[in-house]
Amino acid sequence: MIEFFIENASSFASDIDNLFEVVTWIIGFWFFVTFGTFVYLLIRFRRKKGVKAQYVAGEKHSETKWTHYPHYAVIAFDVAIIALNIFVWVDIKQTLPPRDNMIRVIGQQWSWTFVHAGPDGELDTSDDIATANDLHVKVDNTYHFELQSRDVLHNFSVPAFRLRQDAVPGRTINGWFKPTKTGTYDLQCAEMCGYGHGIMGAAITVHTEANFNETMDQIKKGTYESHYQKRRGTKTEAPSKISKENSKSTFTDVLASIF
Ligand SMILES: [Cu+2]
Repeated sequence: MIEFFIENASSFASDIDNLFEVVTWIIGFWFFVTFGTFVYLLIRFRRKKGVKAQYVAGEKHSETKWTHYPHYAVIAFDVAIIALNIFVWVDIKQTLPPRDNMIRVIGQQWSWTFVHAGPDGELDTSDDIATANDLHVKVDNTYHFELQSRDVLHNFSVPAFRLRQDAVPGRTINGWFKPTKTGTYDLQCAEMCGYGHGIMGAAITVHTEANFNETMDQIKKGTYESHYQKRRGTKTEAPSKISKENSKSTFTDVLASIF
């Protein structure tokens, strides 16, 4: 249901979607039952000429059961939802599956720096490749990320991966994801981090192995035109559907020119 609105491109995206669906169905079902009953009662016992309203104190068991039993049902459903959540949480946030590759993600007011581990798969070695606002990964590889912030709280969010993690200054937060579909997806800051928060958008491109190596070579040579540059219109014309973003008078351009 959710992938109808936004692509589902990581190994755990379906788990998150299923949770949302379970919650939506449970709440949706009770929403219609309660409002259906409410509307029925409103009509059934509407004001009628010659009929006096009855005063119901709601103290007898036969009356209180109408609030108690639904209350028990709500608690039972809550427990079921929390239990499902815990399973998914443990799988995604508490467990680090073995990694194929490694990246470092650094948020700052107001851009992202990404450090790709390079062919050796280790960070802080001479083959590391750093980029700004443009992250490149290989499809079907499990990535561990080290998430850091240089100033305030940010949030590393890739909606297509159903991934979201706060970056906290002074801490390195470890997490993982495994992209399952090639393509370029939005990556954004999802934590209010100042008045330039809105321009803190970036892109993550999921490549096939060959494509990834070619792109990395281009980045090293300085010939790669990043998705971010294309968007900003600094090197080529941007696609017409985002041409508004490139007009020189937008707020983001003014902000970008100041900082
Ligand atoms: Cu932000």
